[in-house]
This record gives sequence, structure tokens and C-alpha cells, in this order.
Amino acid sequence: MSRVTRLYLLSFVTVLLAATQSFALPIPVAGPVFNPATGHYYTLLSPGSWTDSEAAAIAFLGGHLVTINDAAEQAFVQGTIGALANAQGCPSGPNICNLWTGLRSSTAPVGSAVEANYSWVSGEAKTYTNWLAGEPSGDNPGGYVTMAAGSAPAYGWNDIINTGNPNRLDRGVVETAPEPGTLLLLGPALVGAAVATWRRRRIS
Ligand SMILES: [Ca+2]
Ligand SMILES: [Ca+2]
Repeated sequence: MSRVTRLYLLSFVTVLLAATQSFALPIPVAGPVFNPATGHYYTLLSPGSWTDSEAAAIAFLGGHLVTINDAAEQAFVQGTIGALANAQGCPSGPNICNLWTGLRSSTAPVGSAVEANYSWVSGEAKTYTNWLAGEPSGDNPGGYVTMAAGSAPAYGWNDIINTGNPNRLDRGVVETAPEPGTLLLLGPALVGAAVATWRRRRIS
């Protein structure tokens, strides 16, 4: 086998592996919905593990699982995206579909009952929390935080196992800023503006 043929084969297998992995990931099923208060977009994914949902957020939308920065954003996500998730249905009954947040423990996949061990996957500072009483409980395995729709108060936070609760079909909420389409449109314009500025500086 020639070197070129080997390279072609290697590329083919790599692409095939990447495609197979992508197909296994959750996919966007509703949204994006714009939140004027944050200037961000929120998209609902199909059910999947926390780690697969975060991988899908990066691969398909260029974002991360949602960072809840304050009570107003919590209310928006549970009200708007929660309704979209419930419309998709849950095995254990209406209106109790869980939503994955971007919060996870530094000890994951082993859970932690130490709240300080939890941080946002987006890298943003933790400015707000909405834990249910007794959470994080340090489930083992665990360390991945879902909004528990059927709990009291509804959509309070609970650290659970990576694969989620099969009866509540944890679905990822992806937060993006700005809308990916806008970035694509803005990109060439920004490059053009930068080149024009550079040319003006050279000439003057
Ligand atoms: Ca946010
Ligand atoms: Ca827990």
C-alpha cells in the first residue's frame, strides 16, 4: 500500500470515527430562544448524559451548558426552556422534565457534598445558586447538576449521576452569545474593518 493510500485511509477512518461520535451526541430540538435580559440565546438539546450534552453544546452550537448567573436567568430558563422540555414529554408524567445546567463538581464523576467544589463549565464566576435542601448531597457517582423540575421548589438544583434520571430525561440547555449565525455574518465584516484600519494606518 502506498503512503498516499495509507494517508487517505487514515483520514477516512478519522472522519468516520468523528461522525459516529457526533451522531451519538444529543442534538438541538428546540430554540434558540432569545433572552433580552442577558442578550444570550438558549437552546434545548435532546436527552443525554451531562458530558455528552456539554460536548454537543460545543460541537453544534459553539456554546456551553447554561450558566445561571442570577434569579432572573433561573426564572427565564425554568419558565421558557422548561416548557419546551415538557412539551417533548417525560416518562414519569407531565411537567417534570429535568434540565442540565453547566455546573459540575471538580471531583466528578465522583460526587461532592462540598458546595465550593462546584463550578461553571463556561468558566464564569459563581454568583448565584439555587440548591434544593440537602444538596449537593455528594452522590457517588455524581457531581453533575440538574434543575429538578418535579422537586419543591420546582427546578431547584440537585447533583446527580452523569447519565441523569431516566424518568426525568435530563436535557441540556445550551447558552450562546451572540447567536452563532450573527457571528458568521459579522466575522467577514470585522475582518474587513480591521484590514481597512490597517491600510489607513499604513497610508497615513
Ligand atoms: Ca448566563
Ligand atoms: Ca444529589
